[in-house]
Amino acid sequence: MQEAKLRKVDSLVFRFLKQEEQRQKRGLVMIPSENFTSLAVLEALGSCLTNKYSEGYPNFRYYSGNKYIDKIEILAIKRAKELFKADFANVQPHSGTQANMACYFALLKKGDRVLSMDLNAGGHLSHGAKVSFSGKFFHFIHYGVKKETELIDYEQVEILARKYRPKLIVSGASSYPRKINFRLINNIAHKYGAYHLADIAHIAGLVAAGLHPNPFPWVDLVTLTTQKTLRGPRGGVVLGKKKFEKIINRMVFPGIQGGPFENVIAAKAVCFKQARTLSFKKYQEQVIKNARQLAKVLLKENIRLITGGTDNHLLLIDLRPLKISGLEAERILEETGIYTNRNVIPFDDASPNNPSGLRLGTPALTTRGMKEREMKLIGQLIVRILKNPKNKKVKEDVKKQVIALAKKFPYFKK
Ligand code: DSN
Repeated sequence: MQEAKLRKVDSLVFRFLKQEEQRQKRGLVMIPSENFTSLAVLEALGSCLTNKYSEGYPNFRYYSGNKYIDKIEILAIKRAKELFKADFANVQPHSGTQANMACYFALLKKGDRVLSMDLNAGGHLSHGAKVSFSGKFFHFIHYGVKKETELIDYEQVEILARKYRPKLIVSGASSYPRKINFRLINNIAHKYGAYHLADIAHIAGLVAAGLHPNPFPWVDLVTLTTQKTLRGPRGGVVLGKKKFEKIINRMVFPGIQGGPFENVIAAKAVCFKQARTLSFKKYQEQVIKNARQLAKVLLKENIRLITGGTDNHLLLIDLRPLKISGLEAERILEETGIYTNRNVIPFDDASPNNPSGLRLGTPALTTRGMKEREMKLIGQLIVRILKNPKNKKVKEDVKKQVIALAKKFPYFKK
C-alpha cells in the first residue's frame, strides 16, 4: 500500500528506491559499517512518529501531545542502559559524530587537548581530523599502532598522556580489526586526570552480545551508532556514568540539536530489544566466525591483512603488494557487485582519496544467513578480481557468481 502511494506521488523517487533495493539484493554488501536492519525496525522508521515535534526530554517537552512519544523514548533509554550496563542513556543524537560532538562540547573548552587514535591507524574523522569540527575546535594529539604488529600502541598512549596531559582520551576506531583494551586506556586516563570516552560505533553489536569487552564500568562516556553491527536504524547514542547525565542531556538538546527523530528513537528501542535475544548473540558469533574464515582464505592466497587477521567483524587488506590502489580495487569489485570501501592503512603514504587499503566486513552478509562456506567462495572471488583487475572474463564470471549467491540468500526471509 505504501509502495503504491509512493509510486503514484513521485514515480522518480519510487523508481530510484526500487533500483537501490535491487542493488542491495543482488550484490554482496561487505562495507563493515553497513547492515540490513529488520522489518520491525523499518516499520518503526516509516511510521507516524516522524510527524511529531518533541524538543526536550520525556516528561518535559516544549510541545504538547507527547504522551506516547514519552513512553517510547523512556523505553528506548531503559533498554539502552540495560543492554550496555550504563547509568544513563541519551538516545537523541542523530549520528555517531553528533554523539561525539555532544561529549566534546559538554566536557571541553575550545582549544583543550584531547588524545585519540590517528585516522591513519584506524580512528575516525570525528576523533580530531583537521577537516572535522573536532579538529577545528580542539587540540587533538594522536596515538597510533606499532609498526611491527599494527596493534594499538598502548605504551604510546601513556607517553602522550604523560607529556600532554589531555583533558580527554578517546578510545575506539572505525577500521581496527582487533579487540580494544578499554580498561588499559581507562587506567591511563585516570592516572593522568583525563576523562575517557569510548566510541564503540563499529563494535556495538559485538559488545551487546558479550563478544567484545564492554567499556563499562571503566569509562566515563560511551558513544555508539545503531546502524552498524547493532543492526538498527541510522543514529547515535550517548551512554555514561550518572554524574555526566545532566551535562550531556543539556548539550544534546538544546546544545547541538533541535527536535529529536522519534521514529528513529522507536526503531532504536526495537533494535535494543532484538539485541537482547539469543538469536542476536548467535548472529554476532557468526559475524566473527565469518570474518575469521574470510581472513583465512585471503591469507592462504598471500593477501596481506593489517595485523595479520581479525577478531571482530572487519578486515583491512594492504593492497600495496598487489600493485593496485584502494580506489581501483573498490571500483572493480563494485562492478562485480561486491561492495567494499577503500581505506587508509597504518603508515600509508598514499592520499586518503586513493589510499592503499581496502576495508571489508561480514555483518551484512551474515544477516543474509551466509556462513563459512560462502565466505570461502567470496574470498576466492575477491582474490581473483584483485589479482586480475583488468581481465574482463574474470570480471564477468565473478559477476555471475555474485548474483547467483545473492539470490540464494534473500535479505528478508518471507
Ligand atoms: N562512516 C562510518 C564507517 O564507515 O566506519 C563511520 O562513521
